[in-house]
Amino acid sequence: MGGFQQDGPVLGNQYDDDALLRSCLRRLLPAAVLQAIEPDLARFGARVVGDLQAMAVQAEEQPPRLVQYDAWGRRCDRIVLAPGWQALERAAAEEGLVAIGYERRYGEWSRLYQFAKLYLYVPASAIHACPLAMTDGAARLLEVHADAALRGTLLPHLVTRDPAAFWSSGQWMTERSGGSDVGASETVAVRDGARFRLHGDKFFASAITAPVAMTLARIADEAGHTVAGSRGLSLFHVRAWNDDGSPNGLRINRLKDKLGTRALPTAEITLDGIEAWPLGEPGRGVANIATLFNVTRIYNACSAVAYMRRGLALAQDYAHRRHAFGQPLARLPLHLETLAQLQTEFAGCLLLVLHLAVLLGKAETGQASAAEAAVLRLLTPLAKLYTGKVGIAVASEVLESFGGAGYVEDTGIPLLLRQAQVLSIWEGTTNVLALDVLRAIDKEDAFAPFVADIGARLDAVALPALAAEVAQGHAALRALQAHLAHAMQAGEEARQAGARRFAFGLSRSFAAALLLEHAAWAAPSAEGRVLVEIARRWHERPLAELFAADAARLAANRAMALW
Ligand code: MFK
Repeated sequence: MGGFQQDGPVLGNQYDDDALLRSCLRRLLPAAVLQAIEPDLARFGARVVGDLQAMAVQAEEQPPRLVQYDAWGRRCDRIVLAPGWQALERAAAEEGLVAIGYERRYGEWSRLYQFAKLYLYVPASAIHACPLAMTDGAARLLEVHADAALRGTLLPHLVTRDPAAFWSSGQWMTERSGGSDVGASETVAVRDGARFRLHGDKFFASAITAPVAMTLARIADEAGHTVAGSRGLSLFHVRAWNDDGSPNGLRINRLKDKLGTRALPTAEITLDGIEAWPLGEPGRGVANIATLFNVTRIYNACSAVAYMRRGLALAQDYAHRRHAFGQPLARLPLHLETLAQLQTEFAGCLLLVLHLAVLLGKAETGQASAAEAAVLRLLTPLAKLYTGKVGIAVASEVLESFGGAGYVEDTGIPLLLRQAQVLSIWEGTTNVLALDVLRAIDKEDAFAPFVADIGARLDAVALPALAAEVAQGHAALRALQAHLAHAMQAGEEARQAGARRFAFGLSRSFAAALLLEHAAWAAPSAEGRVLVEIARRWHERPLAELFAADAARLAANRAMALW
């Protein structure tokens, strides 16, 4: 009689167990700051596998539900949220997950502290990190673009630690007519005294229960005419719900039935004269809301590495518990090789995200040089697009490392893949982000400082054991420079066709420099030996896989793509 019973994976403290995160924080943070924040991270590392995880599981088990009509046939558009989701909302405020970035108790290091904590939170959040991202983006938007009166009234609600006073903010950007192409939006704003009233439909309104939302609309003149294209769009903030819980000038048409992120209420809505207040200069809506989505894109990258780490932690624990062919998986050479490769992918991505958080913190506290500000602008879409793609691949490999069990829902493993899949779509697809990389290069002149930054990091790596990798990094930089120069000559269509590979090359090269820098710093220690090996493995694959972006390539694409 076979009575064998397999144990599932068990997670420990997610801060204590994360050797790479701890080692990065030791290098990046002043000792006094690390000493001050580490107890909070260590406490939180236990909480994310304790009560927060239980809240997330409950929220996933009970997805939000739209009640459109009450028992007497009246339209009510009420959204029923899981108790777990509501508990996460309260806990996120208490933990200061947005607040830390705005209290700025640790000056330029506040963002790094905040993103380290968010990174621990994401896998235990049932994607509640998405409303936090939009709230954080809205807070930054208010800091940069709002007048003092609005900043004074609204901002404190977004950045408070008091759950009773905390408001999350939505971001209603996408319409049926315009997803990536926001400039095709149709919503119209009609003046009504000091405020406006909005009429139109929004097609992906995530966190629809948020009290506030930032949105775009076209201001109509007295004759009802509007300006077409993205230059005709203005930014507004709205209050979506009345005090009695009824929608305030909008209808909820349905909640989306999504592949993942199912605990998050994402709605299709009709704006039916909702009151709206302008924010920033009229006609600058897209440029202004970019302040918001440049923050949410960093959350997206943070979420990608967070899911990678969670997947790895589960796979590592399971490798000790599961035996096959007479041994634990943790002794099977090919299994170890596979996990080592995942560690490599994860490490490069984590370093990108932590560096981004450092730059954001510097920029927001006036500590960033012009070159660092340019690198922040370019690294934001790069980290978002690169980690989004790697996150899906890592989640898929983690799932496979569990064999058939990884394909079965109640192990919780498939959820990692379903959640990861949104990260290459939400806040801009890979291609939209690759084109944003070109925009950053054109408009902010970000390429030269970016290349100089990588070059300087490579030059500072004095470890002979990494000399070949340093040389490889310099060669990749030359190839990327040559590619851009050639693509500029070849014309805009050709440059765009090559933008994705180019962006991947830039991302991989920047991550390579960060990995080498970190390995060289840690080299003498036992941890350093692992980091040197990780840096080397990163270089086993080409840093930049480029092709000649030219007219011949465009012609071949026309022949092949729709063949
Ligand atoms: C987590 C769970 C979620 C649940 C499921 C959700 C599934 C997905 C649902 C969604 O819909 S998520 C929302 C995704 N949408 C986006 O992220 C928008 C994607 N599209 C872009 O980002 C386009 O690039 C963009 C709309 C910005 C293109 O707009 P335009 O107007 O055609 O481009 P243009 O003219 O280059 O830019 C207008 C201005 O914005 C310019 O400034 P100026 O007027 O001063 O010249 C640009 O420089 C500025 N700008 C654009 N992108 C910027 C930026 N500025 C700073 N940073 C940026 N990234």
